[in-house]
Amino acid sequence: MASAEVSNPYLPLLRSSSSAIFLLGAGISTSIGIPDFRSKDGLYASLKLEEYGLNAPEDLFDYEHFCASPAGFFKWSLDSLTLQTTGSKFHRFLSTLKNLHRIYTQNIDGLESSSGVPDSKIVHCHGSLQNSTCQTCNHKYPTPSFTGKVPLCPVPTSPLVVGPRTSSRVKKKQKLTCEGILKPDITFFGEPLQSVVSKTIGKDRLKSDLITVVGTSLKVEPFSKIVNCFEGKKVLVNRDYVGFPGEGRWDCVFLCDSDEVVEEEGTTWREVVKGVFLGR
Ligand code: CNA
Repeated sequence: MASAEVSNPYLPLLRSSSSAIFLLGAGISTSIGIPDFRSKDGLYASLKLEEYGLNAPEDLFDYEHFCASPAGFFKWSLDSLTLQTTGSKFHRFLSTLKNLHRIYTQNIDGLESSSGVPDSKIVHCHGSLQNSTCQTCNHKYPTPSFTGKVPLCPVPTSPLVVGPRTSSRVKKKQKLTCEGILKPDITFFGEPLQSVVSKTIGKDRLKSDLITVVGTSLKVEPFSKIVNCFEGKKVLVNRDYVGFPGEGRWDCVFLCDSDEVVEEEGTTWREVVKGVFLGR
């Protein structure tokens, strides 16, 4: 089918929404140097397995692997997650939207929040790095800065009585700390989605009139199934086409970088087939 030149049709579509919902993936952070998983230059292709003590890239976020061998995750976190505190152009755009109803993000980089989106509008479907939980005693803490070392729980255990009873009548008490591994509260493979996700979807599902899915391969379940939960028009913004989960179809598709779709009106796009737009 013949393609036509059109000015950026995404912004008027978004502005016509009274209650916009975004479902986000790692693609919205690649332009500021945080690799996604599945792109050809993504983590799965580039991760140096031996450097992080992994057998396969998926081990990095595998819960069983983490419990058995957490050092690799914390080394990677130091190398990769502490570099950026300023979001992409797309993150900044989100923070300016008056009609933003909610963001459901798979990302753990926290850049929606640090770019100025109010926390009440963000659902961290795969958790966030803000807090950590001791895997032994379940105590919660703000996540300590990544130093490359495995952070251990400092909670004192019940004082133990040590030393032979007979040596003296004075019992020596030694304070021990729990020393369980402090795991950041992000969802690893093998863990369920955060419970807040289904609760918030319940509140949002009928309110939304536009759902924009951005920078995700929609390969991770159950997140990919969330798309179907909402009423309203469904729009995909992604470098590659990804299929709509289930029986539905996209109302509009933008095959481009996420930063590109938020450029001001006047930007020229090619409409390839009705409803599918190609960036420059
Ligand atoms: P993915 O499976 O790697 O897919 C990313 C998708 O984004 C691909 O389809 C790419 O074509 C597309 N893409 C890449 N760059 C851009 C761009 N600039 N503009 C538009 N599209 C782009 O990643 P998913 O998010 O689908 O997978 C979910 C995992 C990835 C979650 O569990 C995350 O926690 C995890 N993850 C998060 C981060 C982060 O927080 N920044 C980084 C890496 C992985």
